[in-house]
Amino acid sequence: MIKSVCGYCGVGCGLEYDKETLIGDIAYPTNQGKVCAKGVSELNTIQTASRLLRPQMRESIYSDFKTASWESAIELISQKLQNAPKEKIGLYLSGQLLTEDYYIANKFAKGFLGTNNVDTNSRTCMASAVVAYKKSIGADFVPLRMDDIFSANLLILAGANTAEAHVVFHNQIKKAKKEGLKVVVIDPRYTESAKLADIYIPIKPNGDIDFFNLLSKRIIDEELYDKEFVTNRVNNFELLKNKFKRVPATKMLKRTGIDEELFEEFFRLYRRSENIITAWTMGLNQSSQGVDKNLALINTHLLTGKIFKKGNGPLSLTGQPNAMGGREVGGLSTMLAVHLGFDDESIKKVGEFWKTDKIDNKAGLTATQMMGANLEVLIICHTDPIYHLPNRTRTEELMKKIPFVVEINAYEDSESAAFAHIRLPAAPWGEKEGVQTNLDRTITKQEKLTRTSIDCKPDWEIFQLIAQKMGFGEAFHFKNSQEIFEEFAAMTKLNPYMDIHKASYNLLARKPFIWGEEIKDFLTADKKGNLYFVENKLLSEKSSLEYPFVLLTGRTRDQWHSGTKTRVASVLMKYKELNFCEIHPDDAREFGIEEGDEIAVSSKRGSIKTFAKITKDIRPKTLFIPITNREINYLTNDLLDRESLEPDYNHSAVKISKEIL
Ligand SMILES: Nc1nc2c(c(=O)[nH]1)N[C@H]1C(S)=C(S)[C@@H](COP(=O)(O)OP(=O)(O)OC[C@H]3O[C@@H](n4cnc5c(=O)[nH]c(N)nc54)[C@H](O)[C@@H]3O)O[C@H]1N2
Ligand SMILES: Nc1nc2c(c(=O)[nH]1)N[C@H]1C(S)=C(S)[C@@H](COP(=O)(O)OP(=O)(O)OC[C@H]3O[C@@H](n4cnc5c(=O)[nH]c(N)nc54)[C@H](O)[C@@H]3O)O[C@H]1N2
Ligand code: SF4
Ligand SMILES: [Mo]
Repeated sequence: MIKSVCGYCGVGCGLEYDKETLIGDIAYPTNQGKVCAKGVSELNTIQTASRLLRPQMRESIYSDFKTASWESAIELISQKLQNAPKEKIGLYLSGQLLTEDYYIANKFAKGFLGTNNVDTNSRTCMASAVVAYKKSIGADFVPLRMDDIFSANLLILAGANTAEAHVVFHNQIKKAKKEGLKVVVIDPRYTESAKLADIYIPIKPNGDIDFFNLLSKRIIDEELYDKEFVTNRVNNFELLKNKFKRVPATKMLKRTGIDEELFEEFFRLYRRSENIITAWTMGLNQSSQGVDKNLALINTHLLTGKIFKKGNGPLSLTGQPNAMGGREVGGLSTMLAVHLGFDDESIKKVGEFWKTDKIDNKAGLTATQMMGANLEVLIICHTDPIYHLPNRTRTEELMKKIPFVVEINAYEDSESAAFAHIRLPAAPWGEKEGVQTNLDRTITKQEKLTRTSIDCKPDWEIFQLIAQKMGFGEAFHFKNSQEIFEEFAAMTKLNPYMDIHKASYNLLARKPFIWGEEIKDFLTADKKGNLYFVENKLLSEKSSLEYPFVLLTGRTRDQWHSGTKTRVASVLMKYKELNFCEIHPDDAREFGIEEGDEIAVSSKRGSIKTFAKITKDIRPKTLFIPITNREINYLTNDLLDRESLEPDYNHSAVKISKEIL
């Protein structure tokens, strides 16, 4: 029996493999034997007809790919990197990479190429939460665990659809509900998760800052805040209190789009709940005010002292299996390594550790900036930016202009493949081993379950081959992922609050390691939490007479993003269609649309075809299209949050029509 871990979502369920079947690991703390359809069918994704099995090259993106040898591909890539100015090189990584992959790519680019242009699809996902955690509690640190829900009285899910996106955690929520947990869901859609809620708040898209501000204002006005905590452990209380005096509650309430009675019902539940957890995901992060939304939410925990206490806290639900591990390594352009930044002292420490003097002291380009930066070389690994970046028409135009694009993928049917000059075949989940950190700091090892396909390599090995070819062999002579993990773990000693160095690679195969369990205090310089006064500035694209709908986008339970893996695991197709558009019956009537009709949804930027699904589960003048429609981002706008540079995927102005062009 081999123990491993699921490679899909941030819950990170433990698995057991007996040479034939894959089942949930009963002894694993996170899932206790439970798995969802994606996890249980991951075996079916290893040997598929759509695997990329050989390196491929072509002169231009308008000619056909030809099979190439690894030697010639690596030679060409290293030449191109050698000849490009370092600021014209970009590495576009993924929260689905293993920690070892991240470590090698980050060390190679930041330490030896001398560019900090290393960013990841986590920019489109968790960047707002990262910035907000740093501002409010002092570090990108999740201060509680999923199983805290069993000690909580109230769980608020804001812009998070756990029933489809964190399925096994949702199962645990159901279990905790039986033991008395109350659940509130805040979402413009009556989602699968909302069906389980004691109170459902059908918030107007973008109403969250007002909702949480209103809650904070009431907490202050009714003196429900924790006076001792606020006095001794929190900054900016008076400022916040004074600012709130000037904003009328009625204005906030109006912007939430909910009626007073519902808010009062919620508030009664809130005030009688001793232990409270607020969890959130893309409904808050993906926004032109994503950081502010996070801060407004975290404020409520700082005011009430409901943080660093069992059963309490702001719980960011990371989406990808190792987005956390990537952040721990430092795989964002806005950090250097092991949560350290670009200050002189950090550069000195990291430089000494890596034995290099090439580290640049400026933050690099984010994933959302790379396309527009006239790069000369772009290396994309384990992600599909053409599919996932907003305003696809623009992304395509910009990527076409990059003279040399390398795509490292395990499957051949990505949307970005059409823009690549070289494609390198990676070994996917099941054919490789390595470490990942789930959403609540649990570090576990993925095991190799079957032999690696002949011409495929683990992602870290591909980056190492390039580094060696470029003459950095001394710093890149790792024989296996264990050696890499051990170097990374040792490096975490450079950061006083990171205790990953206590984890042992060999033990991880049997027992997960949870880092940061001793941290019970804010990680800011003065050890105090920071309150921030934030206001809803209504920065999203506004709907208009021409584009009267707000488009929401998101997940369905059994599919994973672009679906290179889940579309082939055919057992998964039955749950929900890949391409539908939820529309309210009143709107359908107004536009003469009937159930199942083929419709066009258009924004200023593009148009896509989809099929009407008429439902009262969505607010009027709001549409929902799942991201399993691979063309979704022809519609979305490319507004970014000013601090996190995360896109505002969820709030684009669109129109619908029955006429298909
Ligand atoms: N099955 C499956 N699971 C996945 C993934 C997958 O592809 N498939 N992907 C993983 C990844 S990478 C991620 S990031 C997570 C995402 O996890 P979630 O964020 O839980 O998933 P989404 O479906 O994007 O849900 C976002 C919710 O926010 C709501 N929303 C939109 N606008 C607003 C708003 O203004 N306010 C509020 N309060 N809510 C709003 C939407 O209606 C939607 O229900 O899922 C992870 N899990
Ligand atoms: N409109 C809209 N757009 C969104 C979102 C949204 O909610 N709405 N969500 C955003 C978010 S949160 C995210 S996380 C992104 C996700 O967007 P992507 O990361 O682009 O989506 P995936 O389909 O998960 O892409 C993973 C790629 O890695 C490949 N792959 C699989 N295994 C391996 C491997 O072992 N090695 C290598 N090298 N490659 C492998 C897969 O074939 C696939 O092409 O989308 C973002 N875009
Ligand atoms: S809940 Fe997430 S980690 Fe668990 S089996 Fe499903 S996809 Fe995998
Ligand atoms: Mo994500």
